[in-house]
Amino acid sequence: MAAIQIPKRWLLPNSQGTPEGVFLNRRQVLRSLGYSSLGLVLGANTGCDLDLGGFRHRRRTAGALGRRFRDRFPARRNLDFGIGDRSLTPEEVSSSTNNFYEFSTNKGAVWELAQGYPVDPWVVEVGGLVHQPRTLNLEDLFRRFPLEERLYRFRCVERWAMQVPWTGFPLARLIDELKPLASARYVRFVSVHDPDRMPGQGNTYYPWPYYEALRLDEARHDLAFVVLGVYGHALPMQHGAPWRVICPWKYGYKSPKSIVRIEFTEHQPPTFWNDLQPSEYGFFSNVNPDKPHPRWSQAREEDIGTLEKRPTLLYNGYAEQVGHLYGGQEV
Ligand SMILES: Nc1nc2c(c(=O)[nH]1)N[C@H]1C(S)=C(S)[C@@H](COP(=O)(O)O)O[C@H]1N2
Ligand SMILES: [Mo]
Repeated sequence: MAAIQIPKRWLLPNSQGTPEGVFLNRRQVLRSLGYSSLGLVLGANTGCDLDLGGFRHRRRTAGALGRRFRDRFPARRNLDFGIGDRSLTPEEVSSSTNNFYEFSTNKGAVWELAQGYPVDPWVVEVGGLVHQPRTLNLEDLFRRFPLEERLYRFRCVERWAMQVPWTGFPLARLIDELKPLASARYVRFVSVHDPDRMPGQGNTYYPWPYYEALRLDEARHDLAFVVLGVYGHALPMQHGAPWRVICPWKYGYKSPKSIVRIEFTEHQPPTFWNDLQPSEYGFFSNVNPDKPHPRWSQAREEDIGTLEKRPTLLYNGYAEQVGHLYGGQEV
């Protein structure tokens, strides 16, 4: 049934800019090609892909760990976490629209470049202000804690949004297990550094490896989630296999992928996007419709599945749960 397949990567130039720069450039390119400005992501990445039920889809969504840990999926859905009246984003959309600059700044190109990336074995170093520095392996991550599925809203600072079923366990569980010292006030995550296999890391404009951090009370909040899977199976590489963190009330860049180091610190650690553009990306980066990005409004967002445009929600709709963390400040 494949009729016309536009080679997606040819539509869009790689950009050296910020993620937002890419978003806006793509919009302009697509517009000039006759796409609606709303169709930017979907039109570029899935609208032309007519083999959704077939081989290409299975290859794109397969867990990066192969058959290992397949007994851990699917996990039971925790119904305390819902997405209101929004619809779940189709997997063919979220699995083909990714920000993972280690592979490419082109959202539609990431999944294919990430195919076959080796994630087994995987070692996570734990250090800084902990009782005992140690390492974690895949068994520790996949077998130590009960897994559950949660539907979360997700909002990128570039204004696109989605709703996805993540599988994992609360980050608080992992933090408790690692026993940070009483003096620890922040937790820092470092993503994998592998320029030989990650073409995007050849771009030395960026301070690789990717690094992010949360204040410890944020990280211990029940919504902060260690993610091992999506749509009922282990993570495909483009979503940050073998594990990542998801912090759904913050802009997407606060949810680091493919983590190899966890560190507890007393002082606020530097973060990747804040180091690159401090005037545009704060440390907290909570979703806030009333706080415009210096280059655009954040009042509205676009759903990459339905292409609906709608108002942005304070804390991405999680204000009741997380508002108290900030006491009306720091948003
Ligand atoms: N290591 C790493 N983590 C990352 C990124 C990245 O480029 N590298 N991009 C971030 C951004 S900007 C977003 S919006 C989300 C995208 O997650 P997804 O591709 O799984 O939807 O991952 C975040 N985590
Ligand atoms: Mo993002």
